[in-house]
Amino acid sequence: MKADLLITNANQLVTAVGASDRPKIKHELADLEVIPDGAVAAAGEHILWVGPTRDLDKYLEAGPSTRKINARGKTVLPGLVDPHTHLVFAGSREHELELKLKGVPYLEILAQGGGILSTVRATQAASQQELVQIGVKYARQMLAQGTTTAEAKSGYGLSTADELKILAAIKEIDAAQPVDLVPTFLGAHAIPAEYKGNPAGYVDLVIEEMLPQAAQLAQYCDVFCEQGVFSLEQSRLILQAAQALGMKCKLHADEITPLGGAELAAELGAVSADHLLAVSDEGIRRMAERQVLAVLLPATTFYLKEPNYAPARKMIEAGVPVALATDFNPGSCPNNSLQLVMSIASLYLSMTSAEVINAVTINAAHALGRAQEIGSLEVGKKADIVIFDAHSYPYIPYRFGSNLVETVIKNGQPVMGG
Ligand code: IZC
Ligand code: ZN
Repeated sequence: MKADLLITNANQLVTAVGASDRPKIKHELADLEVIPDGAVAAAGEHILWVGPTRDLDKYLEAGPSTRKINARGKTVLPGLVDPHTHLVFAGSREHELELKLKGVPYLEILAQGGGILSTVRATQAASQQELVQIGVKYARQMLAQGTTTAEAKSGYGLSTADELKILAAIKEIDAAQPVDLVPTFLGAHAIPAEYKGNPAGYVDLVIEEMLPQAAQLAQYCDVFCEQGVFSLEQSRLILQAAQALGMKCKLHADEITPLGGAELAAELGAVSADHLLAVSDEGIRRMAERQVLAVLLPATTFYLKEPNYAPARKMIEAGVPVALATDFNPGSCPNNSLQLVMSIASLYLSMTSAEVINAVTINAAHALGRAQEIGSLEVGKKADIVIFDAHSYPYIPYRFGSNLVETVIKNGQPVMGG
């Protein structure tokens, strides 16, 4: 076998291999395959071989054109997968940081026409080309921090034309830089100003006008199910309409107010329910029963200064598959580093380093329906590989706030460092 790319001598090569047809649950989440003095080889876009460096010569040939990277003293991981981001928006909301310090709650800022709605005004005013430029910048920041695949939600358009503009921008951003983007339609992110007092009218617009067109561009449909935003019943109507169009579902569920979002996600067979700070015991039980992934976003909890994090340990023990994501957005989480999320998850969700790594690789790939192609270092999967300046994998969450990424390989090509 002839390799185009060889990474050798990694102090720890973490494969994150699990079952390919389902996410890791319970004790499996703490199982992390680590190959000491490991090597990985790629041919074209795919992984050709994974194993101990000493076995390399038995199986592989290196030609004059083979690119070789020595990872001595380093830790090699699958490219990180970020399954919940609001990547495409214009403007920023640093003024809300001051409001937060004065004690104004996140949902109160939104109710006063700020928050999401202020980003909606900026995003509506931006052209598709401007959104592409901004989105490419953020995607490259994510790449530099080890993310090779990310979800990207619409949701700052809130009119048919603006939502479609954002979904078209996501497609262009995907093509313009190395991070693979998985598009999600989140037209039901807030009630736009012109529908204030008539939320049912906006739900109709989402279902009748936006969804049929968004279904051509987005793989998932999501709803911000929250007090004062979309009710449980409205969320159900929208997601059922999306399913009828062949879309898969996600849900912003039980973040601030316990509305029963987890139960709804289970009822609909959603791929994931995200946030879950206020999830009920019954919600946990039903998510485990239907194997709905919990996508936890602890950097948001941290930034909102919410006192209670999602009950990750309880969910893991109950058999709910758990993944982690950044929730990158201009309001409740202006951070796009999964490395920081790993540290916060370890400290405040009490997840071990092994659990955290599975949650940002193989389980995150499941949360995007991509676990056949990405999320672990396995023969035949995409050669999406990150080399960290870390002698062991627990060193990564330990060095919170630091970017330890040295080299990023995307589809077999070094795209950062190397
Ligand atoms: O812009 O505040 N939670 N949506 C739901 C957000 C946060 C994004 C924002
Ligand atoms: Zn979100």
